Amino acid sequence: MPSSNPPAPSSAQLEEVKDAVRALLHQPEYDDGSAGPVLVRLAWHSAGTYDAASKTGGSNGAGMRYEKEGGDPANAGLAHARAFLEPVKEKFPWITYADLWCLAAVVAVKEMGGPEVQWQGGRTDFTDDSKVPPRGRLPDAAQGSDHLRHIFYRMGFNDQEIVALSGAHNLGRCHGDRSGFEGKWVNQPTRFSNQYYRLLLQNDWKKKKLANGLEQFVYVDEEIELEEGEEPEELMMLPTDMSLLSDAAFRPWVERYAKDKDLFFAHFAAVFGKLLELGLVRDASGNIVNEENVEGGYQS
Ligand code: CCH
Repeated sequence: MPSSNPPAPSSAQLEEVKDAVRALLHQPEYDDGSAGPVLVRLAWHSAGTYDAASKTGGSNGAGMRYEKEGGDPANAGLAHARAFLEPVKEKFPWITYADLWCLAAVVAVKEMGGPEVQWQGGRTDFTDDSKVPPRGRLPDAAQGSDHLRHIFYRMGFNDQEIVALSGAHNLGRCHGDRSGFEGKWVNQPTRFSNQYYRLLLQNDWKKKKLANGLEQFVYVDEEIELEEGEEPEELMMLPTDMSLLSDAAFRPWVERYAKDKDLFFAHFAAVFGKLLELGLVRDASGNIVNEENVEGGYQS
């Protein structure tokens, strides 16, 4: 290990960072009142560039700080997530951005009622953009199940893991000015649950063409009690979400997760933890040992 690597933080130091993240989740002026969903997306997009064949990409490096990755249209809107975390980085400069982005998502999932995801630190931040992965590695929501397999098999995931990861769409919403899609998947988008799978199966989703030419699927919940003058709110699914229903290997997992919240929570915790570790090679004591895309780790 190069001697310039920092010592591993104590668990008390990590707890302080987690408390600081918890304290910023409540954002009454932002979206549905929580920074949680966009923080989960930040961690996912930081890790979801991993390519198992070349061992490049992944959550190490925090490449989104550079235009090459941060300016990728697939990452539109994630500057909000990075800005939410900036005061935490300023207060605890010893934590790397790469660790902070992943840890914040783990804290957010838990605080929104989701499972405890295993997290280990030691990621480093790139000091220039030379190891930042090329654009085009994240999924395109306008496509179908072949595309999902192409993207997620590249990272080393299987069909069950693809369906479990997709359950993160219980959280948050699509923004017309970010992805071009519009709306939320579930009624309570700041509460982690298996509602996404239940809605996928239960509802009669209708294709809707947006003014920008993109197609998504929508449903209006007639059962919801509305205040006077309130418009019923549409729920939405992306074409990739719908492909989980039409694909013979994906669908049984949608059905199982719709019925069994505990199973979904256990599988989501495992697969989200795996996502955040992609590309990191650790020794027996958990220190990150060098790989092509990893510059170091903690002192051993
Ligand atoms: Fe996702 N996601 N996601 N997603 N996503 C979007 C928003 C969120 C796809 C497309 C989109 C995962 C997988 C996929 C979240 C977590 C995960 C949006 C709207 C699109 C489009 C962005 C916007 O407009 O702001 C596609 C395609 C896939 C393919 O599988 C996975 C995996 C995860 C995490 C495990 C979260 C959370 C959001 C909400 C973000 C927010 O700002 O509210």
